[in-house]
Order: sequence, then structure tokens, then C-alpha cells
Amino acid sequence: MSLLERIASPADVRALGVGELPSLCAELREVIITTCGSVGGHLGASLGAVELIVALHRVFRTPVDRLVFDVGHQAYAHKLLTGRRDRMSTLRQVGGLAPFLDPSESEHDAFGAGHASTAISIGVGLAEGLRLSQAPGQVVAIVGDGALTGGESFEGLNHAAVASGRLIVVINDNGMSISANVGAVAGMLRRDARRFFESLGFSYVGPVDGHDVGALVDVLRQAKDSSKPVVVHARTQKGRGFEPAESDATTRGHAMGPYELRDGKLVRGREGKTTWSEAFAVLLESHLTKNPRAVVITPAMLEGSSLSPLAARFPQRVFDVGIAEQHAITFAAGLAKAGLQPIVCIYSTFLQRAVDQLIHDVVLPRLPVVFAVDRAGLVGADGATHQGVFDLSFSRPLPGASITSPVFADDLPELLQAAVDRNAPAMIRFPRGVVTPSRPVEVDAATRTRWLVSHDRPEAVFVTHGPLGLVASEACVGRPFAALDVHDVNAIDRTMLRSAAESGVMIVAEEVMPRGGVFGAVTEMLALEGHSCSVRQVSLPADAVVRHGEAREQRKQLGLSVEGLVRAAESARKP
Ligand SMILES: Cc1ncc(C[n+]2csc(CCOP(=O)(O)OP(=O)(O)O)c2C)c(N)n1
Repeated sequence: MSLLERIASPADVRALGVGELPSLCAELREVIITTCGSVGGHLGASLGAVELIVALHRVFRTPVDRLVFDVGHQAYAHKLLTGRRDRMSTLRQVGGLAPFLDPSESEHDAFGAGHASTAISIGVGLAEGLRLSQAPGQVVAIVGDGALTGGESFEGLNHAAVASGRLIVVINDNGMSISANVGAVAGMLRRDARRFFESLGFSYVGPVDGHDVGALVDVLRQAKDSSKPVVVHARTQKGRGFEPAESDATTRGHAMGPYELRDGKLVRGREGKTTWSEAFAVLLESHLTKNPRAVVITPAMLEGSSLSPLAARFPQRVFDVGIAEQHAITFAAGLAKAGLQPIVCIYSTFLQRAVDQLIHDVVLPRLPVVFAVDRAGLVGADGATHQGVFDLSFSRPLPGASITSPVFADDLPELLQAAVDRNAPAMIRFPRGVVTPSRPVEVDAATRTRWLVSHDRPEAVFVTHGPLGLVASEACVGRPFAALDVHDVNAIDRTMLRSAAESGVMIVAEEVMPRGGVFGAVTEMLALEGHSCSVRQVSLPADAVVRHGEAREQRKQLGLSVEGLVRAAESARKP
């Protein structure tokens, strides 16, 4: 029986002999490597935190003590030590283990996350909460050096250093965010961490070798026994123990899709099709070449947004500002005010973090910032925390902002040019996934609203925004239906909508939360114009969260497939 097979809960980790811990770590690594190989996942991040997690479970007793992992992507070893080993192969799939940590999955998960830089604030909240309710337990926040580039971490440190509830902060410093970490905090951690944290009022322990379990146990015990807030600084290596990850200079195998090992070499199963992010990044290359005032900003997502080649070509005009969405947007506002033409490439889910910056710093001064809103819609395996399904609801009320989405890849150049030309805030939303390259449909030059499929006397009209129009178009094939692409959700063409309303039945299909999206825009306009038309909506559920799983399968279940749309139209059309 392997050591891991003997571990049903963290108590069993504490029961092992000290000499057995390195073998336990090796076994954990093996399972992490095989799991990610078959289902994909946060490989490099989790490999780097193995010893740290074993040491944490030796010293602290969950669930009474609370381990709060920032993001939660590095914590596969924690899942494996807390009774979830048998289900590890279900990771990130429908009904399977969650991609990040989730208290509904295990009492050992102190808090769920998925977005970065929240652990310290959660930790202070838990510590104060335990203190005020006189409940037992210590609180430990485990934070990456990348997460420390996020302002919320510093808001949390500012409070933790003086709070009565005592927090232990463990810094998992591997020098990497997803890409190499950026900015001055990384330098401080290398050179001056003790002085920095002590000057804030923390005790500082470290730096300690984050792969020496014995040393880690010692420093964590010291932190546990201290009466002051403590920072434990562990130096770790991302991708540790798996050569292909260790030697991946760009991300150290941060996160990967399923892979195979052939002759000791890692083969990634990528189909070689162009994604929306890639298509947009390629377009940016020609845009930056032609427009010397154009600049690009990413909050730590060079890789995800496919911007690395662009950053290599334009090192002065592509800014990776770290995991700092709020700063990214206000920084873009500053650039725009100084006469530049900023394009912020940001995932829909991470734009959420900067709604006030969007309103206060960009929309109110009506600055010409273009937002390339990536991963708009369902994202699949990353699940609930990463679904790009809220941005439309908070963007639609923004005065003066346009919200467009390409249906085909070759819509992108016109959309970008139009966004830049309007000299006001502009959102271009596109989903996760591969593009449909060519555009067989003519666009109305004036309104840009277009019939993707027209029909003389349609019995129902599908109304969509973006690539879902392709699904709607397919649903029209051989049926008396038509499909309208609204183009700009904030400027739907009245004449087009009126003629769609003449069919008597509209089906608004959208891959977002149902309140505040295209359905709202369409029904508001119809009401204002005094048209009567039956309008149905196919979208996400209003009162539930769509969790992890294959997005295509989820779309099917939500009725956002060809069959689903046909069903919706047939049941709605007039007999
Ligand atoms: C608010 C937010 N922005 C971006 C991301 C995407 N993201 C996930 S992990 C990660 C890097 C985290 O780096 P670090 O905290 O150092 O942890 P490591 O992966 O190096 O262990 C990023 C940028 C996120 N999860 N949340």
C-alpha cells in the first residue's frame, strides 16, 4: 500500500514518520502529473506547493484551523490529503471535483475562490470572526507572489498587521505569476522582504526552502506559536519535479490542457485551430504597427490573452501590470487622457473586479479606452468563478459605451477600427474557443446590425449578439425562421428590430445571466417603441450558478444549442 493510500484525512499525515514525508510528496506529485495529463489543470502551480501543503497539514489541524489558499489553483495536494484522492480523476468535469477549492466539497476547504488576491482579506475576516465568536482555530492565508501584485492583498496586509484576530500569512514565492512575475513587489521579495514586512508590524520568518518539508514544519511551528501576526516566506519552484514543466520557461507548466508523455516528452493535444484570443492578438499586431498611439494593457494574462508575441515585438507598448485589474483600467484611463489609444485585453470574469474603475475612471470622463473582453460566456472546466456571464449586465447601463461582438473572425478588424474611431469607451466581447473565420453575410454599412439569415415571412426570429448567431443561423436551416445579429447591444437598430418584431415571435438567445443583457435591451426598446411581439429568452438560469464542465454539454442542457433553439422557436411560434 502506498503512503497516499493510507491517508484518508490530514490526521493521517500527522501520523506519518518525519522520514516518510519526502516519499509522500513524491507520490502526491505523481498523482498530480497523471491527473493533469488526463484531464488538464493547474499543474505547475500545484507541483510547486506540494511540500508546503504537507507541512501545513503537519502543523495545523483543519478544519478547526483554517487554511485559506489564494486562488486555490495550487492546492491539488490539499485535495489529495483531505479525502478526495479517489475522485481526483473527475477534476474539472461535470459533477466532478471543483477546479479550485470549494467548502461544499470538503470541510477542509476554508473558503472558495478562483480569483486572486483575496486570501489575506478572507483570512483577516475569519480570524476576527473566530476571535469575536470565541471559536477555536488559527487562520493561515497562503498567497503567491503573483497574488501579491494585486492591491487587495495590500489592503488585507494593512489590516492584518493591526487586527486583533491573528493571521499567519504564508508567501509561496516562486517568482512566477502565470508568466514571470512583474513589478516592484517581486524585487522587494527577492531583496528586502524582512525589512518590508517587519516595518508593517509582522514578524517575518524566512526565506525558507519551500521544498524542505522539515524546515517548513519548523518555521510553521514558530509561526503557530507566535503571538504576533506573522509572515512566513517560502521560496518554491513552480513545476517542481516534472521536467517538462520545470523547463517551460514561459509559465513553468502553470496550467495545461490534457497531455501525453511520449518518449519522456510532453505532447500537448492542441488542435492547431485559431482561438478568438489569438485572432484578436494577431489583429493587434497590425493595429499597433499602423497606429503609433495604440498601446495594449493586460492584467497578468499575457499567455491567456495570447499576447506574448505582441509583447516581444512591442515591449514598450504592451504593459503587463500584474494581477491588478483595477490598476489596469485606471492606468488605461491615464494613458487615454495623455492622448494614447489604450486597448485593455481582459477576461470578462476579471473585469468584474474593476467595475468602479470602468465607471469612474473611463466612462464618466468618456475616455477612449477599448476593452477586449475575452472569455465572454461559458468557459468550461474553470467553472463558476470564471464564467464570463456578468459583464453584459454591468456594461449595458454605461452611458456612451458601445458593446459589440464578432460573429466571424473577419468581423474583428472592423469592430476594432469602429471601437477606436468612436473616441469613447468601447467593449468588444468574444468567447473562449475557436473562431469561425469567414463571413458569408453582408453587413449593413450604416447600422452594422445584420440579418445572418433572412426570410420573407419568418415565423420566428432569433436575436443574438456574437458567435451564438452561428448557432441561431444553423437553427434556421430548412425552417421558416430568421436570425438577427444586434451588433451593438447599446445601439440596436430600430428599423431592424421593428421588422423582426413583425414576425410576432422573437427568441433572444444569449450566453449570459438573464437579467440585464440582450433580452433586456430588446424588450425595453420594443416597449418604448410600442411594438407588440412575443419575446422569449434562452440564457443562463437566473437563480443558479453554472459550475465546471464541458461548455458544449452545458450549452446543450441550457438550450443554447441548435436543437434547443429550434425547440424554443417551434414552441413559441404562432400556430
Ligand atoms: C483577479 C484574477 N486575475 C487573474 C487571475 C488569473 N490567474 C490565475 S493564477 C494566476 C497567477 C497567480 O500567481 P501566484 O499567486 O504567484 O501563484 P502561482 O500560480 O505562481 O503559484 C493568475 C494571474 C485570477 N485567478 N484572478
